[in-house]
Amino acid sequence: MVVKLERPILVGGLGLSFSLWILQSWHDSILQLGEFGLFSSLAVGGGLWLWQKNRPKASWEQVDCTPVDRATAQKAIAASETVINQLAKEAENHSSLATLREQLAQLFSELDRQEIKIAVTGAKGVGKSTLIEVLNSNGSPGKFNLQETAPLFRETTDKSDVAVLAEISKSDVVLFLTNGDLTDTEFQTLQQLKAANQSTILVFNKQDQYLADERASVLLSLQQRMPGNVVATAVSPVPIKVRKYEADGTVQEWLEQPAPDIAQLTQQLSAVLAQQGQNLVWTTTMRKALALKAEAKNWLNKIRRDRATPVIEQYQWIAAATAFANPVPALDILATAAINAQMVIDLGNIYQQKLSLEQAQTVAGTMGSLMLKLGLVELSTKAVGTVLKSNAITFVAGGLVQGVSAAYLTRVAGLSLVEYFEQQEIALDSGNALNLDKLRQTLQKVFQQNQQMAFLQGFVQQGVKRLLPQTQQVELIG
Ligand SMILES: Nc1nc2c(ncn2[C@@H]2O[C@H](COP(=O)(O)OP(=O)(O)OP(=O)(O)O)[C@@H](O)[C@H]2O)c(=O)[nH]1
Ligand SMILES: [Mg+2]
Repeated sequence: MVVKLERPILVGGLGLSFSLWILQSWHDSILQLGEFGLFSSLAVGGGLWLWQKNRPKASWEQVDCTPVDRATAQKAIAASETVINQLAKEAENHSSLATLREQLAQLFSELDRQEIKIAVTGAKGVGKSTLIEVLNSNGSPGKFNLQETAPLFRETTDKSDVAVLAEISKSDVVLFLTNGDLTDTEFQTLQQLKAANQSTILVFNKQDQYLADERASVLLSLQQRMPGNVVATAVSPVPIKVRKYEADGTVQEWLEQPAPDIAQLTQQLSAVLAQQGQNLVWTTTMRKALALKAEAKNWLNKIRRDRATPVIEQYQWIAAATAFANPVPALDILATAAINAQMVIDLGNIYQQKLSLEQAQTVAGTMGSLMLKLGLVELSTKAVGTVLKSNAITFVAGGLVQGVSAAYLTRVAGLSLVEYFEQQEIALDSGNALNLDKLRQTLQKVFQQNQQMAFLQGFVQQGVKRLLPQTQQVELIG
């Protein structure tokens, strides 16, 4: 690929002397900051990243999972098929294709699955196994299959909660067991299930261990967390002592095993199955289709990133050489010339986003002014200057800061574009309008990811290696 540079890339701005001055006063704190890097302190100083995280407090507004119809599930399957086909197009012999296609075929038959899959989960020893035993021997209300998961919330176990949740996501209904009021982690897990649109019944088991008023207050608390979806059970109540006074005055005592109390559970379960049975299966199918699509997309993005990386590197060093040769310290020119439009086109091609030169120029210009507005140009120049200095380069050649900064900014721009493109839907209609908000967020994120001192040190060394003749590098590399 021949790379034609339309315009020189100009970086500079505050100038070396200012960078050096700032370095003096910050030197100590930089040493302490270590991995957090210079940028964080600069950013905080400038108040840049001090946005408020205004997270709404957790609450269950709506507990029932939204029912999914057959058509919606089919659409999700088709979407995953599109991504798999695209993967096949871009990497004919990809090792994952066979299993992806196999899973896809299974999804089609999954739509007509008759047996409802129920996952029984909860912390260690809450009564999962016993509940399954009792339900199975009780004559089941419908055709279903009960599956116990590994216990949740254990630090030392061969199966992580994430793995258990992944397994649960393949079931249609979840029975979530607890023996009392919910812990924070239990509540969080319930919310995750809700977010995954999983139909869940909260089962308050071992209620026989409570006195009547205690039991009522636990139940009330649980119902507030999950209105309409809580049942109380005692699948294996402790034996109770029975005393009998005989006519002759003697007293007989023995232990009696009360029958399991699962009436509320079977009632709720049959109601759920009767009302939503097939919808539950379609919902599960959709969940699986989305997971399959994500897996295929992941592979696709990996392949594309492997292709994009050398492209970014190529433009990065072109930018470095250009800025090194023409060190114009003008921040305002950067707004229009920071990012090479041809790089935008090349990266767009890899991600199937066809862009005209004009569009690419707009994207490049937009990104340039975003980087300027976010203060990234200033921060980069300062940081590169600092790293150069802390590597004890006594002679900093003119244009070196500009050259390395230009390379660094090009890299951040390229990686941001890649990440932005990765998030785009794989659809038939490419050439989506640029989502500026998203692009801005991505830029900030990628910039922060690449601001670690360790990374910068390595990057600056690479840049110096490329820009300076051997003799001047002795001190830096040595
Ligand atoms: N009092 C009382 N004890 C119960 C009840 N349900 C289960 N248990 C007891 O709790 C203990 C654990 O029961 P399991 O069914 O093995 O619990 P589990 O959740 O499968 O346990 P793990 O698989 O080890 O996580 C056993 O001793 C049960 O007899 C109940 O309703 N009331
Ligand atoms: Mg068990």
